[in-house]
Amino acid sequence: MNNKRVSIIGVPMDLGQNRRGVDMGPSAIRYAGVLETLEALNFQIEDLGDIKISRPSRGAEQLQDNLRNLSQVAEGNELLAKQVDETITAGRFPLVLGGDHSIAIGSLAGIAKHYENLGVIWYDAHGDLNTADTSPSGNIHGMPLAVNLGLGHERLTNILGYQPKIKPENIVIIGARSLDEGEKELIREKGIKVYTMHEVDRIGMSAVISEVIDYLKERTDGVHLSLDLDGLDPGDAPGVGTPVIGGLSYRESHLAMEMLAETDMITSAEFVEVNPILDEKNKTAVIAVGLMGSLFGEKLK
Ligand code: NNH
Ligand code: MN
Ligand code: MN
Ligand code: MN
Repeated sequence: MNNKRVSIIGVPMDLGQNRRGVDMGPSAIRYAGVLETLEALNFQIEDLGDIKISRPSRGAEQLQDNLRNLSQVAEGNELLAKQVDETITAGRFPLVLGGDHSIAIGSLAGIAKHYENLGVIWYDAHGDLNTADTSPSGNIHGMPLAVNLGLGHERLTNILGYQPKIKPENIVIIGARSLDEGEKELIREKGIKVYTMHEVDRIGMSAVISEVIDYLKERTDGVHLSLDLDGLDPGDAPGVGTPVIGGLSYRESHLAMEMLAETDMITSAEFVEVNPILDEKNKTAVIAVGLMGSLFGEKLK
């Protein structure tokens, strides 16, 4: 990692899906030692604390137009976008801790304006390419990648007043094994590059990441890593709201982070969906911190 100055931003957001507890993710990840781990690697760390997320009032209708908690999710992401934007302007690397994956709406809004061609690595069991029209759940955490392509509700797509945030050809999805019909159509229509579990099984993580690095290197001027812990197998990372069997192993994920570290191409990152209530003794947060260590250049693990 070229940038030695890192700002940690917690986002206690659990309103982009149905299972409570993921709002405690930032706390669990701090407790698992993120600051200590990165400081030991000689990074200069600043912890900006948590973004304020407002709660919906009790009993109020929360699902409007198939978008659960739209106004709270939009407001939280507006605040996050500003914080991330300021962090990059100050020359620092934003490391965002979720919270559910709806927070990728705010983080990418703050990041993408600083690049002509931002690349995005979406490490996830899911595509997160739904819109309100295709979503089976109304959960906004299943929509952030579509929102960043400019598809979806204006309150979400137009954060910080510009859209789209990213181009379809600059996205790579890794670990997908649960894609909804509408998402598959969008992937075909936009030509989004996807390494499903089939490709990982077939050619191995080493070859997958080599290809991803070559692909993004020639077309992007910065790369954001958006890592959903449910990309990993639930046997390794049980503390997630929507586990899907047959996922990436802890070892494969470490290797991926180490190979990315060697390239110095990652310019921002977020780790999302750690849910301490569903976890086993903070195992998933510990794994998240282990992966961050590898991403930031830790060796011999
Ligand atoms: N695709 C489903 C939906 O839109 C599930 C999304 N869940 C996630 N995404 N955890 O990463 O609701
Ligand atoms: Mn996700
Ligand atoms: Mn997911
Ligand atoms: Mn290792």
